[in-house]
Amino acid sequence: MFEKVLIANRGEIALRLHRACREMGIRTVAVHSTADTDAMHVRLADESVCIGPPPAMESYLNMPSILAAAEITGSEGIHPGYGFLSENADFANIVEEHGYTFIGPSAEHIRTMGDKITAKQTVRELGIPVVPGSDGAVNDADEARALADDIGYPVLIKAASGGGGRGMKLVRQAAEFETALAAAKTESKAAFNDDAVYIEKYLERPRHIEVQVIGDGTGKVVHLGERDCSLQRNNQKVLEEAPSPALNDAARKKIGQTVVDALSRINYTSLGTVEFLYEDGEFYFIEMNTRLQVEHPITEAITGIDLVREQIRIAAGAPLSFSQEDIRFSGHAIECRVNAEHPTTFVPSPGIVGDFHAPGGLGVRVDSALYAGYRIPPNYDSLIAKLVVHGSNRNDCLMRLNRALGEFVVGGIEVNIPLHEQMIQQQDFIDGDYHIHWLEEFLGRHN
Ligand code: MV4
Repeated sequence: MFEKVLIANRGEIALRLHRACREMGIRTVAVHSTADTDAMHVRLADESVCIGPPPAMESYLNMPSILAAAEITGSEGIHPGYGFLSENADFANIVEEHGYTFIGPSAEHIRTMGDKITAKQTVRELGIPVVPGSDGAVNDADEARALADDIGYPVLIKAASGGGGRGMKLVRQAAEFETALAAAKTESKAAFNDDAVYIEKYLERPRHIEVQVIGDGTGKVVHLGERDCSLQRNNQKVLEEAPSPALNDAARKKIGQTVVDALSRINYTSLGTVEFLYEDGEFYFIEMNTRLQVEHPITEAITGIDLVREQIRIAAGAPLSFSQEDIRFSGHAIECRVNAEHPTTFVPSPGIVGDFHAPGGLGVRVDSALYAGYRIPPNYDSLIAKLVVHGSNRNDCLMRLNRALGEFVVGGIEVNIPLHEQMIQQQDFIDGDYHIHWLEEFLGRHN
């Protein structure tokens, strides 16, 4: 096992990683920008190294600084968390070339899944269902148009280097196709220095359901069920739940087994999430995330498995400590992302935190790096806390969530807790009857 791990991240996830290390007897090294000198992740770690000025480009994304921090502290493993360098294949490569262990998937798997066209072709060949569309990149405009006619409108043009909703163009009718294709290519070239685009049938009102997997590098891959992440705004998830209200045990087992069979054939190692759109009872692959995800705690809640501990064990060369038959799904869990932003305008609200009181009690977990008097810097993501509530069933979970949101106090700044309180009282939400556009439509009706 590692004696010392460098945590190449900040905020709540840096704490989450530190806690897993501490429980495993691993010493931790925090890295931080000059904006984060007083941050909780720096205070808790065994050692810390300043890696640069506030802009992430010069600190949390600065590979030479992070490698230097690993060298001077004698770290053995580097955990990237989520965001920042977590899905940078070059970083994973460089870390390994310098003799450290990258706590995550192989650089090759990160690279494969980072290119959305290669990812789709790869998983399709492995038997995972994909959205109907072009077989790879489209080049010739006439060919592409004939294909779009074939698929049937509306179609979506997506950038190979996009992902997470960046670089997409919706085309509702044939007359708009050629202009949209040219624009998509130009914009993709400008944004990603890559003009490769592909075409898909546009699904109107799907859910976003993702399957959590973990592999140990011996070809053994296990799935840990799904999360429903349909409630989002501007491609930012707001509330996630596990299991999905839309799936029954048979559907869960079937998609889980399909994903496990596919990823075991490529010997997928570490944590991964396979994202699907789900409409009319069918799954359609869209992307694979090769990292620990923000919403991993809801999977931990319903499985009882510490995903970060398992990820670290696997990176250190240990086999998975459980098999598929050992996984028992228990109850229901919901995560609310608490952001430092105005609840109706969504304008970011960094600043000094006044009172801070996190809810507690049975089935309530709060992952946050906040404390009273802390100054939230304006340079980073607005996520300041994750409220994760577990109940014996969905109704129990909803009652507990309502109670926990009512206890949560964050003074001095604007937070989106009122939005969560309002959202979970809507009948559609109570019924589990929502899709990826539900929240934006709801906000349109209520503002
Ligand atoms: C789609 C789609 C409808 N049809 N693909 C947006 C983010 C990127 N990961 C894929 N996205 C979508 N792909 C087809 N063929 C609708 C979306 C989409 C979306 C997907 C998941 C979660 C939120 C979303 C919000 C808007 C659009």
